[in-house]
Amino acid sequence: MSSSALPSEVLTELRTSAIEVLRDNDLGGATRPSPTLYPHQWLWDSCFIAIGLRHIDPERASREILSLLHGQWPNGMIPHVIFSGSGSYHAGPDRWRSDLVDGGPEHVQTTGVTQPPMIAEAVVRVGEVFDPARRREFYRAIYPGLLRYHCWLYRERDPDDTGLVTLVHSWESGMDNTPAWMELTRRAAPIPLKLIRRLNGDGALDALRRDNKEVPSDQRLSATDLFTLYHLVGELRDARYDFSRIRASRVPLVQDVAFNAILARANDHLRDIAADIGEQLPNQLLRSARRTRAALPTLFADGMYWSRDARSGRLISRPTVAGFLALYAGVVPPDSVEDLVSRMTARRFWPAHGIASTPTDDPDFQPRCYWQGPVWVNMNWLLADGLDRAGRGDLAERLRAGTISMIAGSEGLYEYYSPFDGTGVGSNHFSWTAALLLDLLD
Ligand code: 2M8
Repeated sequence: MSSSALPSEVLTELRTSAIEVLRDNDLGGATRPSPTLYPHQWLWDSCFIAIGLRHIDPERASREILSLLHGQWPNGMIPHVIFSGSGSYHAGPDRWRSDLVDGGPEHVQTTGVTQPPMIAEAVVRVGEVFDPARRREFYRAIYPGLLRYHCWLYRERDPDDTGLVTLVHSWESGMDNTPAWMELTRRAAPIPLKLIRRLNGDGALDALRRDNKEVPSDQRLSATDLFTLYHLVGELRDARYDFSRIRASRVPLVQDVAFNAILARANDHLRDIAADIGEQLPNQLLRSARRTRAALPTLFADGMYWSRDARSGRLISRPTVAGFLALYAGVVPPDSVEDLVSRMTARRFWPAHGIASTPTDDPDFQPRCYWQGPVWVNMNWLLADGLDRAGRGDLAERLRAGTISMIAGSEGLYEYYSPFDGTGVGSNHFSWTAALLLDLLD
């Protein structure tokens, strides 16, 4: 349990509300991220959710992860959303039409892209609370699908063996409107969209969006950015979500630093899972995993880790929280840890309540707008985990305690929080905030 200075009644109340949120968002075998904005199942959300659920119902936590395999494509991809709920979602099945893709998923509708590969981490965390026999049974159930997913990531998204997988849409990064991605994405904006913008402005486009019915537009990405992301989904759909065709289109291609950092850690976990059940990872995957570790340092320049524009080969030098996930991957050389940590703890990134998604002096910074500034609980959780392993357990503990008080101060379990005053913003009753809070409190 994190050493939060809050009175025990407050901690008990927090725990109770977190459990209630997870219960209310339970769709059966999977959990929606929030009751209104996100009514289906998301990949990395389910992983964070399972990490929390293991403290109250380990069996349910294991089902949360296994249910991700229901959406797995025959080629091995685990999609970023499995459309399993009944509510309306602004980028629902009609935008993706996975049912029309040869080699699409068989019994469900899904999106055609993936999300950060947090599954192996969640599997290991859930495995920790089972006894050895049950743990191995769970590992055996998840292993074949998880292995196929990791193989797909390298086969499909790193055909040139660089060690870094390439993402084709900012929704794959999970940090939808982060400046690093939007810089490239806006450049790929289609001419008609630019025209609409000139004629009508963002306000008119705003009236056409559906994601701002519960959350005010100024806490979401701009309408122009949103419609650009929709347009890019159309291009991916036309390319049948096939990387060799996508490469020939105009969509941005990014070797995303956070995604690859999470993959590096996930490969280690997958190897441990395999060893526990007497399996061995295929040599090719072991080789790719080594390449990822060797390639992550190539994303380092001027004291930071950056994503790379895979088309131009240039690093995208827009500082965001993503770069600090090199700590989570465990690839920062010991003699560089302090320098990276001092950048992360500087006021521009850590003004009060945890690590801002975009630093406060960035031209795109907005304290209440989505991935353009707010603090996210999953980022604080990942960074605290990385800090522990980098020998900065003191700072990890401060980050965890700060996260708990930030949530406690805002009377709600929000999607994200202002880095200045900790005001909760975005969707309320947000599942991964609830789940990771349970984990921090345990
Ligand atoms: C947000 O993204 C979705 C698209 O995937 C959206 O805005 O509709 C992101 O914060 C993403 O990281 C998250 O997984 C998802 C559901 O919580 O919402």
